[in-house]
Amino acid sequence: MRDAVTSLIRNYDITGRYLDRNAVDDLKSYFATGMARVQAAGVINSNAAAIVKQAGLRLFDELPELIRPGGNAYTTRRYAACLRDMDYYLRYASYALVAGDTDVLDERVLEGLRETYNSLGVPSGPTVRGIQIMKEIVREQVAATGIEGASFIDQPFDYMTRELGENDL
Ligand SMILES: CCC1=C(C)/C(=C/C2=NC(=C\c3[nH]c(/C=C4\NC(=O)[C@H](C)[C@H]4CC)c(C)c3CCC(=O)O)/C(CCC(=O)O)=C2C)NC1=O
Repeated sequence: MRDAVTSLIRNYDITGRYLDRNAVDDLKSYFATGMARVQAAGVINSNAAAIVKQAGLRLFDELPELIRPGGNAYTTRRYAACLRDMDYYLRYASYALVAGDTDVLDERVLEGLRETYNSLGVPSGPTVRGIQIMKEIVREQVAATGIEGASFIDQPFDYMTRELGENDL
């Protein structure tokens, strides 16, 4: 599992190079956002249950067919599994925010997910929507606490969205 620093060092070490100007700029911007990343993760941590709950309500409000007979989140068990998945996406997004790198998402979340979702008929479009709703809520909450320059928040959510979408689940 890599973070922004170990990823960068790995890339330079592969070709035996010293850190050049690009590397230094990347490192500077990572460290410059470091405190804000930690604070944003803190906002997520202390509101995680509410964020997942609210995102679930919005998702099922937008796409009520998911929780009707025949929908993939129909029945209490599958409804709970859906919210649990949302909780996974949120928790791993918070790790990726702190790491400044999406490697943890590849390794712990996205690996093998396509096969699982395929075999269970979990629809990718609504899953992607659920992740985007959580992104919107996190953005609102982080902005409300006055954390500056938190544009990095989108990154892990958009990455998971892109991977789920492109994989054509
Ligand atoms: C940490 C990494 C990780 C991920 C990501 C993960 C996902 C994951 N989601 C699953 C199921 C599921 N996932 C969903 C999710 C949804 N259905 C919908 O209609 C919505 C669009 C969506 C919620 C947003 C549902 C309903 C199931 C149960 C499907 C079934 O058993 O029929 C399963 C099958 C096993 C189980 O039910 O526990 C896995 C492995 N597990 C992991 O360990």
